[in-house]
Amino acid sequence: MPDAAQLAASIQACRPRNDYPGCGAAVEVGEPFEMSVSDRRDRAGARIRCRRPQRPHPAGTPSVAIVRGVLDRLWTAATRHPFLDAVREGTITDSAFDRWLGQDALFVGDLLTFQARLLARAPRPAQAVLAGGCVALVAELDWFEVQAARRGIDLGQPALPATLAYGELLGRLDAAPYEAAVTALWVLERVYLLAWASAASMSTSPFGEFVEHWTAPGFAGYVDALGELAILDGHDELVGDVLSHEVAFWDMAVV
Ligand code: HMH
Repeated sequence: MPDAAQLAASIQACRPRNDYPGCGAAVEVGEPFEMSVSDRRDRAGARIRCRRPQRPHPAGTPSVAIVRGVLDRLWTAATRHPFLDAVREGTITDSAFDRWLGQDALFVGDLLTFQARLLARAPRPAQAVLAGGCVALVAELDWFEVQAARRGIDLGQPALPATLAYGELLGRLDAAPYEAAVTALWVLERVYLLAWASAASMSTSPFGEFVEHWTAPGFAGYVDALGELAILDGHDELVGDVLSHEVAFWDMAVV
């Protein structure tokens, strides 16, 4: 049996940065990431990037395999959801969609607060990407206001429990080391991009404008740039936390 240090070293060695399904590796069936969604292309047709393990994964170590299996399932759950299926099929009701949109506007407000703080403590090479993200979030808030006015949504709604809980996680991340916090940011943006890519439809959907907005090449490029800053190794628990909150956020939309 390898000891913990050997195990950690071997995981490190065969796990290049960001090799989870959500990173978008070309993952083949039969590999540990069998349930991944990463063999898809995003809406812009770009191959979802991620490096596959270059050496066999030490799947003989049950705890590692279990953790990775759980994360795999969470990546899938966070990016394939009945809410998104209903958006794709055009069967989501306006009231359900509008309720979700109002909550997402609140989340984006929290995200801007978190990201501005992250920018303030980011290392010099990460500043441009994170600052660009802050500007994009401000524009996103403007865009929410336009959509809300158009759809008659009151953006002053109180936050629902899933929104509050996600905001609290972002608040806790203010106290986390920079690397952990930027990794969480990448996960939440990556998963959002993949989720909306799953809602894309070949036919005209009443929600097509929203799908296009959240799968735009500019957004995909930003997510890739964040991926260069993220370090997945050692952050399994945090990644799982973020993914769980994403799932809960979609769940909130369909109840
Ligand atoms: C729930 N996750 C959720 N909402 C968003 N707008 C994003 C991620 C990306 O900004």
